[in-house]
Amino acid sequence: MDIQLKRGFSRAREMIESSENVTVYSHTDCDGISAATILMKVLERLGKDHEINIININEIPDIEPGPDLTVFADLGSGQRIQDMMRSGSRILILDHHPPLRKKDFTAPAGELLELNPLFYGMDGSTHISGGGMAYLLAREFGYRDLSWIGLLAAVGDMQNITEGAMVGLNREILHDSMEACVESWKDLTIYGRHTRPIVNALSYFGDVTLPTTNNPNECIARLRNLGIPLTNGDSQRRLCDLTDEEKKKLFREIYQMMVNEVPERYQRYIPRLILGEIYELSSEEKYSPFRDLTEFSTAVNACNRNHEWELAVEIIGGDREGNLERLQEVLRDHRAYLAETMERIIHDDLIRSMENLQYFHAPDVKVSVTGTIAGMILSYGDWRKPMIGFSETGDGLKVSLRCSRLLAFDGIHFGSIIRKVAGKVGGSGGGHATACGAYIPAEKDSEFLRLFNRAIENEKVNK
Ligand SMILES: [Mn+2]
Repeated sequence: MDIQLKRGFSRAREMIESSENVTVYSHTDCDGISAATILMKVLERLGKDHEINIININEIPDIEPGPDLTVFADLGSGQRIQDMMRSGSRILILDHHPPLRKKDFTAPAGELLELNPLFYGMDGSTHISGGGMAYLLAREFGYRDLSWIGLLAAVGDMQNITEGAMVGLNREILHDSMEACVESWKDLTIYGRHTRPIVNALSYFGDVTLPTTNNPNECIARLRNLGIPLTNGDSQRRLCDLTDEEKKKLFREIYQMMVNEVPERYQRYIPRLILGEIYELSSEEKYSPFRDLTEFSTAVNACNRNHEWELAVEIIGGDREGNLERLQEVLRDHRAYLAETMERIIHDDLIRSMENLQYFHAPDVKVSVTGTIAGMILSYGDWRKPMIGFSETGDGLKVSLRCSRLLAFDGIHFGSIIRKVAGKVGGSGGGHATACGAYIPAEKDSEFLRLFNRAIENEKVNK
């Protein structure tokens, strides 16, 4: 680790050690929840009085920090925290989003320590997450057993999506976690390794539309053809049940389907769409929603989207008593809501197409799932174009974009594009290359679409 950043974490440790009371504010996504859980564990173990708050970014201006230590995790760097400081305020920021302040910023009053990987030349979307920053602080106290939560944060934040592997400080965290309870290897990255029957998993799989996409009958036919049994006795087989030989056959089948679909220039990226590192908690049972970290992050996100943050923190923290049933309920409701919403958008034929993009308006869809819906609906549209969803927030529009990873492999970063375009219409946005979002003023959607369509034409998408 960078020696200056290491010093920063030692300083952060001293700030915690010299505090009686600590108030934590963390973000409402899987990364933020993971960060909050790590900090909660650290403070519990140190016997410090503490309060954990999970908040949306727009709630920050209402915070009035007291004289005790206030920690912001997975947020804070992009906000004018200095405005809320008084003499005697003590604030620690552990974030990985683009910072407003410079590394050597001095607060006008009180003490502010801001740790952000971007101050040290690292990338905040692939090298380390907010939960990863919280773990590096936990490591200062020797709590390496919490490393898997730092890894869960990175998975939830999709930091490994483009490379198919953990890089930068995330790789260090992966190593720490492999000495504790995580196993990692290269495998098929079809989602639902432990929780979905192989037919379902395959029918949802793909950054490009394949004959098997949303077509369970075709999946069954092809799996039979490959000699891969669908059941084992009474139970449906899942990806984790397949032998290495069966996985090789499946890989070749998917590879060939993709070669048939994808223009030549993208073909070298195909293996990266099918294979990648996977991360499993050896302490969790087979078929559990917590065994595979990608599936674990889905469970956490389902909680978040239903504002069940406490439930998510308790589950990550290992407090399962009575919580598992509640979680199953949340997951069931979440899936049903997504399915109903999807059906309505398809049934009402709401997907519209422009030259370089496609979009849908779903005004009454929960703002927190617009992105998920955009990702799911991509398989019903044209994988060559990004899918943009609009929903209403009360004082404007939430915009969410999802696209095939092939476009990112080819060098397009929609997170940067959406930031620029949202700015032009008086909004703000950002995010990852293939998953990003923005808030824009009401009625600016047509202008946004027009500018976006033009902006990506210059990037030569789909040519
Ligand atoms: Mn984050």
